[in-house]
Amino acid sequence: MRVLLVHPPQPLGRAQRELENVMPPLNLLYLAASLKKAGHEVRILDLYAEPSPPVEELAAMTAFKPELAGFATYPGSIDEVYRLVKALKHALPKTFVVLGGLYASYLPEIALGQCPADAALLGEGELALPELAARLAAGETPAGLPGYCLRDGAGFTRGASRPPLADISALPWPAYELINFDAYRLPPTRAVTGGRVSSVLSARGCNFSCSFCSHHYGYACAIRVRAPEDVVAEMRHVAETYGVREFRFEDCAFTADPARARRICALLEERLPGIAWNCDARADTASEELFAAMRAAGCRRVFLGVETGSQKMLGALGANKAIRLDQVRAAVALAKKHGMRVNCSFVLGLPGETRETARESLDFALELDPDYAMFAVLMPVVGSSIFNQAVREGKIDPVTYRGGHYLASYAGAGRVVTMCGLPAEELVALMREFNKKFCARPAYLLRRLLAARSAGELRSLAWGAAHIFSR
Ligand code: B12
Repeated sequence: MRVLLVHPPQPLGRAQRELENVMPPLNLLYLAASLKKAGHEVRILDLYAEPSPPVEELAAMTAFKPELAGFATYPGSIDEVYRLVKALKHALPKTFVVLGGLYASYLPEIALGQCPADAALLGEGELALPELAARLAAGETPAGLPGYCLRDGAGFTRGASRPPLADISALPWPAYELINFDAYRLPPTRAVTGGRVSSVLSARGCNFSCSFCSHHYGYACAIRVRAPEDVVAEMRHVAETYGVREFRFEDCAFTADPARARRICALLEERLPGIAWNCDARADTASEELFAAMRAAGCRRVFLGVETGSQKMLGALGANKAIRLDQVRAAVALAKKHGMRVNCSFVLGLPGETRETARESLDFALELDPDYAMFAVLMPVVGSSIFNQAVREGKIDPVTYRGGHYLASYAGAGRVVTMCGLPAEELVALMREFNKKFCARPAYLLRRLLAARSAGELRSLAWGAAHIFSR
């Protein structure tokens, strides 16, 4: 059957978009590969990478006359999904519409209550979506399919839950042939080669349970890994077939198992020399051997979720975050030593935050002096334990809440949900002050300017500066 998979547009301003990664949608590419393997004809419409006016969006969705249409859902762009589903159902009422991804997985009844979609899938879709397509192709109802929440008269029925995929190495590679690689980019401040980019996933899930994150939650997901050989073979295929020069590992923490990360690095050095990549790393996994291996294999930037400069606050983030500030210091120093740029992100407003702990974060960022530090105000994300706490405390109405995107707090205190004793206005003021203080140091500014690799990077720096300094 004809299946259309849609990635929604992101409601971002120009400066915000300049700062975002625009990478191939691995979720839809994995789903497409499984659907194609089952014999279906699949198209991907990535409106995040290639936004277009509403009339053209509709034309692009209907031209293929999809019998099944799937929409990825994200907390900050759920209104765009509702709008697109309404338009598609109006134009093609017989098309079966299914929602998927984290928002629909956590809040399926709410998502189905706000738009005329027929079903929401809870969790991973590589097995579930071909099962749905097979039922529909056979003219059967999807009733009783595990993993789905289905519209059922005036209400909704949730089927039995479906466990996370046990063996992700058995999945076909993402259907990269369905996208236009020229539509994707890393912001010039992050890109190294200026060439084509792609995302890659060497593992799924996360073994840690940080209170502000949602990834471990509904998926009950312990980390599941792919064979290093298979990961590198896929990257080589993408590099050779599509001319990709630079990758981003989208794993929650690429370095979670240092021995495995080193094996991937060894294979990359041997089989894909000259490639550039970046990844998220956990500070407590950093070591001389690992960071040396990463740099030798082409890693040019690591992202560390430092979150806070207060050891007390760090300890309260979740049973497993368990990172110490001295480990963060060591990780930043090691990244610098091995010539990898390092990004540190901080959250302001976690439960227990005070003016003093917030200042500790600024002081810590200044002490670490990474290539880039970003302070954002906590935006409880759907599916996290902090989000659930905010709902219980009556601070969030899950039907109307649209928070999630860290940049949303830049628009003002209106969208901030306070989970600590500090008022929203003060958190926003602290965020702006800290970002300015970090960036406005003359030595830092000079370093960033001298390190700029391209005119595009200079332009991107100007956008970032406008974003931080203009308010
Ligand atoms: C890439 C990415 C993005 C990209 C996505 C677009 C792109 N292509 O570049 C962008 C930059 C837009 C993004 C933005 C944000 N992200 Co993000 N992102 C990721 C990341 C790193 C990888 C996603 C991915 O490809 N996973 C691999 C695929 C295979 O897994 P999956 O996405 O879960 O997809 C499976 C199922 O969910 C399901 N499925 C997914 N889509 C669909 C669609 C249909 C139709 C069906 C049936 C099934 C289905 O099937 C898929 C295959 O099994 C994840 C972390 C991670 N490692 O997963 C965070 C992650 C999803 N993001 C997260 C967050 C917090 C955000 C932001 C809120 C960040 C912020 N604070 O601003 C924003 C939200 C944007 C918004 N509009 O609201 C959180 C969770 C968010 C949540 N609860 O929804 C995660 C888990 C990171 C984290 N640990 O905190 N993100």
